[in-house]
Amino acid sequence: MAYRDLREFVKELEKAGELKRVRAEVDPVLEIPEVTQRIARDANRKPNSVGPAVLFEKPKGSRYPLLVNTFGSVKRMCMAFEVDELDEVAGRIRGFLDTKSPQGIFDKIKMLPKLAELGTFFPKSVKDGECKEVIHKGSDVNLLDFPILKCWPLDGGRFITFPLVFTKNPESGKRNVGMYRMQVYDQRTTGMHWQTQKHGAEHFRRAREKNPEGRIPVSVAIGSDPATTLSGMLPIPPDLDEMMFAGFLRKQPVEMVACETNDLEVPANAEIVLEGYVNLNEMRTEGPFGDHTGFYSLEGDYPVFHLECITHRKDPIYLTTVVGPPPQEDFYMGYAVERVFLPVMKMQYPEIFDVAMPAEGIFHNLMIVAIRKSYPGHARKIMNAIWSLGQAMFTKMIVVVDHDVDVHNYSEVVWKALCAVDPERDVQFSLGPVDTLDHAARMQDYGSKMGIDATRKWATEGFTRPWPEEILMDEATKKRVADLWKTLGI
Ligand SMILES: Cc1cc2nc3c(=O)[nH]c(=O)nc-3n(C[C@H](O)[C@H](O)[C@H](O)COP(=O)(O)O)c2cc1C
Ligand SMILES: [Mn+2]
Repeated sequence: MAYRDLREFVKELEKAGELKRVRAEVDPVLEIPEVTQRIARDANRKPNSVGPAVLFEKPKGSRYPLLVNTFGSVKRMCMAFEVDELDEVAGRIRGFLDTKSPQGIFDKIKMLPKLAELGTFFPKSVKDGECKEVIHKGSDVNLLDFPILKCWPLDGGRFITFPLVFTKNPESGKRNVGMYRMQVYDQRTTGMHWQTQKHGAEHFRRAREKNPEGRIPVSVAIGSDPATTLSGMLPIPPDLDEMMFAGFLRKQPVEMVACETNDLEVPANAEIVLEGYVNLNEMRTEGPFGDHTGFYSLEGDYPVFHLECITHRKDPIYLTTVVGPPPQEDFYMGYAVERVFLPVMKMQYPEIFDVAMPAEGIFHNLMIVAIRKSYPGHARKIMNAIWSLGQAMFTKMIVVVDHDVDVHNYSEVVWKALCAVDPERDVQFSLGPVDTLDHAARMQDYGSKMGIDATRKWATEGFTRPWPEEILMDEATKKRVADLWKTLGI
């Protein structure tokens, strides 16, 4: 059974010993982030140790509790998706993809139950929801009622870090949900940090083309059941409804309820909902913000979100996250994305054997890809494929290795990749869109990427020297020594 809402997940976390309650008063300005940082990052840096989720029951200056580091371990990500291994989610996705183009009549019949199953995941409109237990409109609207974090000393202010931002494509009417941070300017105004390549930003641009003086409705949900919450960060194609995907992940439709003041819908089980609009002709300085790169992202001009209405439960839990030097909570969310979307990558590029994105690479800086190499130039083909695959386009460095390299064993990758490379010959540069957070790029959003072909080189690629065998002891000797071992006195 899917989690009903965030608080049911909190209960499960507590039962599993994955949640700590802090009853002492702690300030959401810097203090809670510092506590979280010590739990999420410092604990995670020790072998076999990960920090718990934490419910701060008395954030200073607010009546509402704050939940953080909710998804900050592989175990909690598995709990969020209700699986023992993330590969199970991958397996379900693979199941659907495999039946995408049925050949014969029998395949079509076999596929029917799956399609029917998919149909049952469509979001369902409901009349009312717990997110509307309390409704504030007009002068009653005050964001500062909530324990919104200021995470790092040089941050431009307080930031809502875990919002689900709902917009509609002004042309197709299709919904998008993205997780875009929101800087609090005052009690009813925030920034809207959708980066230029993201779907929310595209909706904004399309609406502005039609009417530069207009506005678009925007609603924001904070704190829903885990699958719904996490769907906001998933790199899925434009116009594919994140709420449908969430329904697929939780195997139960997401119940959506109409907003009070605009024509959007939000998850009925949300803890807090912010309703409002973004003016198409208004930009304001956003940032700096201590980001998941471990550096401050610089100030930039972003649209402004105006609140008209806040609805929430009687006793809302404010869900948030702290980003900073890796690894933090977002690493585990990204790791889950890596595992869950591997079958999608493999479906398009079956030669991909495995991929890894080390925490220190902060997702966009480094991807290690193992392939079954089949033809000359294959490694470079895969680099180009990744640079044109959804948000993987941001990948600054791609290292392609043969499939006998374990991409999750970084010391093996460094060792074998360095041995396999003639730098001048094996490095491929490319220009294109880069992550907005890349502060080293020559321009914001545009710069270069590098691929390293660290596969064995073939004669058909112009490599005429012999390639050496990797040193491995033969099995018979290993077995003899294993039997001898006790007698050796070592
Ligand atoms: C905690 C967290 C914070 C994020 N903040 C932002 C942000 O401020 N701006 C942004 O463009 N993407 C941000 N992202 C990444 C987006 O949520 C992600 O790219 C998502 O796929 C965007 O949705 P879209 O593809 O529908 O635009 C954040 C992700 C996480 C996990
Ligand atoms: Mn989207």
